[in-house]
Amino acid sequence: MAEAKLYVIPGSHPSRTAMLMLDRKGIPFKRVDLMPVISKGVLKAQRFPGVTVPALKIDGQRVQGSMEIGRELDRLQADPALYPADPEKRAKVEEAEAWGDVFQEKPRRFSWWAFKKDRAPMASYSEGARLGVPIGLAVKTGAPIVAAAARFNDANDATVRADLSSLPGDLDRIDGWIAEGVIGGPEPNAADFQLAPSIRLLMSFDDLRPFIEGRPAGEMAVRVVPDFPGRTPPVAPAEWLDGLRR
Ligand SMILES: N[C@@H](CCC(=O)N[C@@H](CS)C(=O)NCC(=O)O)C(=O)O
Repeated sequence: MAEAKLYVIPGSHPSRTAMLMLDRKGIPFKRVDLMPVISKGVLKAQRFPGVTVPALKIDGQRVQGSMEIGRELDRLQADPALYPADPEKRAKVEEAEAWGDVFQEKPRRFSWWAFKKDRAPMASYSEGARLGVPIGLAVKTGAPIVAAAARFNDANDATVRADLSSLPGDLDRIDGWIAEGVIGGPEPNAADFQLAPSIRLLMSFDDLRPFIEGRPAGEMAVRVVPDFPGRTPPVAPAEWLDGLRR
C-alpha cells in the first residue's frame, strides 16, 4: 500500500480528528498543510469530491470528511476498532459522533469571528505546520482569507452569540455521554476523536477555557488531545460570556 496522504489545515479540529484516528490505527501518513480557503482549489485539483479538510488519499481511494475517514479506516484495518462491535454501543457512539460533526461548527465560527478581530493569534495555531510561506507573512497578508472564511462559515456577532448561549447545554450533553460511558473510556472511539478536538479548539480561547477545563468534557479533551496548538487572548465582550458563568 502506498503511503497515505492526509490534507489538513493547521489548527483545523476535524483535521486533528483524522490524524488521531490514523495514529490510533498505527497507519503512517504524509500530512499536507493547506491554507484555509486556498485549500478548496487544491482539493479540487486533487480530484476530491468536496472542498473541505480532512481529505485522505489511502489505498488508491479518496476519502473526505472526518466521519467517512473513521469508517474507511475501520474497513481497511479492523484493529484497534474506532466503533464498538456491539450494535447498541455502536449506535450510541455513532450518535455522539454525528452530533459532534455538527457541534464542530461552533468552534469554527468562534475562531473565524475572533481572527477577524485580531489575526495575530492565528500564527500560534500553525505551530509545526509547513504552509510553503513564512507563517508571519501568511498572517500579515491574511485579511482577505479570514474575511472569506468568516463569510463562508457564517461567523458573525449574531451566530457567535447564539453559539455561546447554547454552549453550556452542549457541554452538559458531552458530560452526560462521559457519565454514560459512551465516550471518555480507556479505549478512545470515533466519538472521542470527533469531540475532543472541537473542545480543545474552544479551550484555546482564553475567553472560554475557564468554563470548560474543570468539567469532565475538558478533562477528556486534554487526555485525548494532549497537545492542541494555539492560544487566543480574550476577545469577546464580557457580557456575551455571562451565560457561561454559573
Ligand atoms: N464536517 C466536516 C467538515 C470539515 C470542514 O468544514 N473543514 C473546514 C476546516 S475545519 C474546511 O475545510 N474549511 C474550508 C476552508 O476553510 O476554506 C468534517 O468533519 O470533515
